[in-house]
Amino acid sequence: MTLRLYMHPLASYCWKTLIALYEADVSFEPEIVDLQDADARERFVRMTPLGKFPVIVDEENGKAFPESSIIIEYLASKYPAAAKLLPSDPDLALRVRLSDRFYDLYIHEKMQKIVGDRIRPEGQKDPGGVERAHAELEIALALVDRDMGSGGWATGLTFTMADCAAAPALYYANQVAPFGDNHPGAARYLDRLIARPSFARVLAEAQPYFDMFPRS
Ligand SMILES: N[C@@H](CCC(=O)N[C@@H](CS)C(=O)NCC(=O)O)C(=O)O
Repeated sequence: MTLRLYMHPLASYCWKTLIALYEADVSFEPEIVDLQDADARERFVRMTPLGKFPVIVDEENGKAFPESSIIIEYLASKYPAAAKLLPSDPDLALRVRLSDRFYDLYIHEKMQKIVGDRIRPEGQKDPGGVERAHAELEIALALVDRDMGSGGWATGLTFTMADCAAAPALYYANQVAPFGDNHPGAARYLDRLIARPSFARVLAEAQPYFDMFPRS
């Protein structure tokens, strides 16, 4: 029975879920949703009122989940090969969840705020909010520099859900505010993530869509 992932190949939170699926080699059916298309959006919002992807539907049991972290938790609970993304040791699992929250809330969301403002019409932009997002992103990236400069994955030697969260957050953060020499630890960690086959595959699949990304 099919595991169906509603997603878009350019969408950063979909990347997070795709990395987990590829890490565990879980087969699934991608269902690309074009939110620019009014009919497609309406159908999608009927299924998930907040209109955010990714959403996963497990047709074996009828379960459906939005939220990238919850989807990864579900994969880890159902597929033995995905269990490694969330350690069984409760203390380690808490560290993974904490790091996952850090990358989503303090890097990913700040990056989304900056990108989101680029596509707002003139007159509806929020320069103050964008400035705040940049400042908060800097603080979070300094923590990544501190913790990630010397190698390894987000919570140690094992690649986990936290790294699935870090990859899209850091990739797009580096697009909107290039790390350059300011964030050497974050830059090195991002290089390691990009070299990881699961993320390299996600990036290759997103390649045809990159022109849609608002560069300024
Ligand atoms: N907390 C959610 C965030 C999901 C999210 O923000 N998805 C974006 C794409 S990366 C989206 O659906 N944006 C479409 C919209 O807001 O209209 C998660 O972890 O899945």
